[in-house]
Amino acid sequence: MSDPRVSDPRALPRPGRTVVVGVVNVTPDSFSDGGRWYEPQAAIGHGRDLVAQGADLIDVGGESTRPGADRPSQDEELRRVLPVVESLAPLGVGISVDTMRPEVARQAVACGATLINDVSGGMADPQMLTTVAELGVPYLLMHWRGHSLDMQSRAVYHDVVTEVRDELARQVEVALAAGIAEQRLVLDPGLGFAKTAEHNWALLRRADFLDPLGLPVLWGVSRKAFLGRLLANGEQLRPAVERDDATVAVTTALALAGAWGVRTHTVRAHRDAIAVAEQLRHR
Ligand code: PMM
Repeated sequence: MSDPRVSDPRALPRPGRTVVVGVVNVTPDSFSDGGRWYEPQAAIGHGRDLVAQGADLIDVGGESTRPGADRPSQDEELRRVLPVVESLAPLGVGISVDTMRPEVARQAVACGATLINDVSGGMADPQMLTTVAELGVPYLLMHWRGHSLDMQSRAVYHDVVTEVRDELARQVEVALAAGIAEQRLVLDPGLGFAKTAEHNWALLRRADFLDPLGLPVLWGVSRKAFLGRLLANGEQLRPAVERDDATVAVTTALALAGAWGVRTHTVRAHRDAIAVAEQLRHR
């Protein structure tokens, strides 16, 4: 299969297996790796390392979305994100920017970003969807019910699978009406965003639940608290950086279920797991 990035750097990667999106958090306070890649040079070096490990896309974020997090100003977010995007863009992989702000999206695309990852699915700022439509880049639309400060109070569902699917379907309609092309949309169930551990597991047990919407699906499982709880030692959650093996186990299951992509903090082990899953799926 020819690599679509060669002909159109802004096309969604379709390598014929589950895509691996490597995370570079340029934040002082992300739950998973808070502060480790906060300095631009550290973030750029880490991004290069993830590319060398086989990442299909690098997701650069300047705002922590951990439960209870405060938002940085727009200027601060731009200061964190733009130099990293600019340095990583020439490496030949797509660069996604994890932002809820249309101005950050606009400037990041001008610096070489090829995809916008909006954890609010266009709900945090109504200008985001029209901005992305204008920019003509792919858009990762995540299920979201509110900002991190109080999102866990919104983790109330009768049937999480049906409600997440219906809420995403509605937001897809809004995105299409704003002018985003259907072939540029990717969906994300938003594990941990206004969801308890039980909600996350219920969604993962039905990994094909978004198939009726007919769009590619990416899952952000990596190092999340529900894995820390699963692997807890008594009351003590397993620390975030010690949740990678469990994350790989979930990636294997998602690749077997045909997920379009996974968003992860480590790359190589996920590429290996996906290679195994492909053999099991197709041979
Ligand atoms: N999770 C986080 C941040 N951004 N984006 C998408 N599309 N999906 C996610 O699940 C997601 C995200 C939180 O994790 P991090 O702070 O470790 O990056």
